[in-house]
Amino acid sequence: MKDSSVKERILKALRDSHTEKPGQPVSGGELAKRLGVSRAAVWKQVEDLRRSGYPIGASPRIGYWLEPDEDLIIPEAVAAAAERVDAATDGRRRVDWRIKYHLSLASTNDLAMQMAREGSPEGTVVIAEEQTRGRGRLGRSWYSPKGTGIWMSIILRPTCAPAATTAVTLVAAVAAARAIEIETGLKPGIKWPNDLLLSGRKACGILTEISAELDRVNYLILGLGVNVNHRVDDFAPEISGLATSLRIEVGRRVSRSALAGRILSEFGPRYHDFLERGFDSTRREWMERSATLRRAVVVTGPASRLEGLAIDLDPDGALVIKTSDGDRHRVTGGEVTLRT
Ligand code: BTX
Repeated sequence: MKDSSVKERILKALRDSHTEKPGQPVSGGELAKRLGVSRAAVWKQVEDLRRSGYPIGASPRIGYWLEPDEDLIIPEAVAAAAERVDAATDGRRRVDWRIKYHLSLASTNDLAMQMAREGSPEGTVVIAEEQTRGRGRLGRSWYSPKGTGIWMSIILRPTCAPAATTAVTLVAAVAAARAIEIETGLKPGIKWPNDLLLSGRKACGILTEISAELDRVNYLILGLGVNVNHRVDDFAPEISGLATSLRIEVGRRVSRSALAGRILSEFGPRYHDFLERGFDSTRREWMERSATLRRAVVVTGPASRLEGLAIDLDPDGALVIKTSDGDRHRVTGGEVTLRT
């Protein structure tokens, strides 16, 4: 058996044991027997895993275990939660999820984009414990420290016109807001087009990037960043006034694996609903959860500034602004600031 496959199987055994009971050890002898290798070979692979950053505890008499306080994302748990079909979504088409987990990446969107170019199918999800160069929109950076958030990118190959893909971001925002509500009881407001706010601060951002021809989409990468278990001090000073986490808002830690899976299970059926029937049903949900509608807003673009009242979300996902002279404007891009 190849070293890489021994390593994968050791990791899987440790994760399974951790899922059954956090901190529960697996004996080295048992692992060696199960994999048909020597105990020394198991130890060598465990050392390698530790060097790459896995928090694995070891004791000669007891065996090996994943450190229970580290709260790693467990890809098998994400996959199991993602496949959940609840009463509300039963019968609707689902996405086949494939979870690709990494300890550290520059940006999950970058890797997902590369994998999509190389042919990875729809439903491939790249997820990382940390991003060293996480990206926001318009060249901004997204702060993604280790072990605190959900940094994940989904490869999609939607069969719709490139212009219609704006709605996919809105579908994802609704799915993430609903997932957070189910897992924590919190009710984030959606700020058009891509932020989820709690107590007026950003808890989640979405970055959608597409590769398209004139009339068809090659692939779309949906990148989601959710601040889950950050404490106030975990944010960089320059964003601590703008950002919040679920833990800060709800006062307890939240399982990142369960929430990541829940976001996927809430997204899948809404995404198919959008492809098959259009944006209408998610549009209604978006409007109910909106933190933008009925608010005075300023929209700034590269060379424009528009001030008015956000009055509607049109059927394509554009924000409709009514200015003081009574004119209505459709906004499809730019930065929205909420006036107090
Ligand atoms: P955005 O351009 O709307 O927001 C970026 C701005 O938000 C930054 O300029 C900063 O002020 C603030 N900010 C940065 N980090 C955080 C944070 N952790 N929490 C709250 N506010 C923050 C939003 O872009 C889209 C973000 C998508 C991030 C995901 S993570 C997985 C995927 N990979 C990747 O590189 N990006 C996406």
